Amino acid sequence: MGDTEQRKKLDKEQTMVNLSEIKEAIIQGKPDDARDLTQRALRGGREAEKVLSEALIAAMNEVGERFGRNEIFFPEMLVAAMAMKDALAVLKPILVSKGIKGTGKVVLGTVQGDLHDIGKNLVGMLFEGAGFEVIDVGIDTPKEEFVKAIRENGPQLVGLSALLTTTMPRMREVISALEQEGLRDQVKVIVGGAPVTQEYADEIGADGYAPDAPSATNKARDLLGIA
Ligand code: B1M
Repeated sequence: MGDTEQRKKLDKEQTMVNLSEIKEAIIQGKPDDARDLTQRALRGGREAEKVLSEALIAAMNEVGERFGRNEIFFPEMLVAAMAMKDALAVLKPILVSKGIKGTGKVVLGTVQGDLHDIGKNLVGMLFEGAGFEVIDVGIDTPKEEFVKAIRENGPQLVGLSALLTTTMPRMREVISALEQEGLRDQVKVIVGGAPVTQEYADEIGADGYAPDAPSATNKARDLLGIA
């Protein structure tokens, strides 16, 4: 093995990060560690998709379970989410890099009353990666804001995210508002978020449901007839 090759191998070993370290940094709410470890993991050759599912999303699932068991409380859940966002920002350029512009436009937001945006942001990143222009209307978004964004941007697709059982009904209200405003025929509506199901999507008259970010882009392509 030549000198350069040996140095590369050494560098790789030194930067090889155990994914459980990233997961733990997020659970503990340490944004600097979460970001640095994620950068090192990528430099060490870890795949972004693997880091995302086995460290970042796994950490949020663990945090949710601990919160559900009353082992941690709102502030801990919040700092963990902030650490997750920092780590996700490191992955973003890779997740969106495949983007070929011109697939279509999507207005994407978390419905009114709901402040959860990590899943919605991830869906947005993968939409961008699939070539969609994403108009992100943010969190806690009233139906009127969705209507306004659709009028202003003329998307083919609207994506609604909800993480709380109490905010799921806001999705139906957005769909009703689109009907009332005569916009329903112009857009396909896709819904998602942890408590949302295909059955619920059918019940509220959405065009599609996706359980996770990768399947959201596939569903969008299906709905719009994009190969
Ligand atoms: Co909240 N929270 N939270 N929280 N939080 C949950 C959702 C909860 C399940 C935790 C628990 O009890 N175990 C629970 C909901 C219970 C329920 O209604 N069934 C809960 C609760 C109760 C609350 C509060 C009410 C707590 C309180 O105040 N007492 C409060 C509500 C505030 C509000 O919104 N009004 C609250 C607040 C918060 C924080 C602000 C602290 C923080 C959010 C920070 C942020 O997002 N910026 C937070 C967090 C972090 C969570 C957990 C731990 C993690 C959520 C997350 O980011 N997951 C969560 C527990 C859990 O989900 N395991 C929990 C990672 C993310 C990648 O996954 O968002 O599911 P997810 O997105 C996935 C899919 O769902 C899907 O694709 C994504 C990627 O694969 N998806 C779509 C999402 N949107 C989609 C849209 C699509 C398609 C797919 O098409 C358009």
